[in-house]
Amino acid sequence: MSEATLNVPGIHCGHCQASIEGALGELEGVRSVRVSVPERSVDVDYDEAVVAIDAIKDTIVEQGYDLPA
Ligand SMILES: [Cu+2]
Repeated sequence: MSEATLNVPGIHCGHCQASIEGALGELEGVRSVRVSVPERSVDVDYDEAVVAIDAIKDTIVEQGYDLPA
C-alpha cells in the first residue's frame, strides 16, 4: 500500500470534492480517497501493484483540474 497527498489548487467547493472522490473511487487499486476543500489537497491510499500514481494524477486531470509540476 502507498499513500500520496496531491495538491490540487483548483479545488474550491463540495462539487470538486465529489467529482474527484467519485472518479478516483472508481479506479481499480484505489483504497480510499479524502479530498480537503480548505487545503485543496487529495489524500489517496492505493495499491501501487495495481494502479500507478500517474494514473491517479491523470484521473484528476480528466476531471478538469491542473496539477502543479
Ligand atoms: Cu468546486
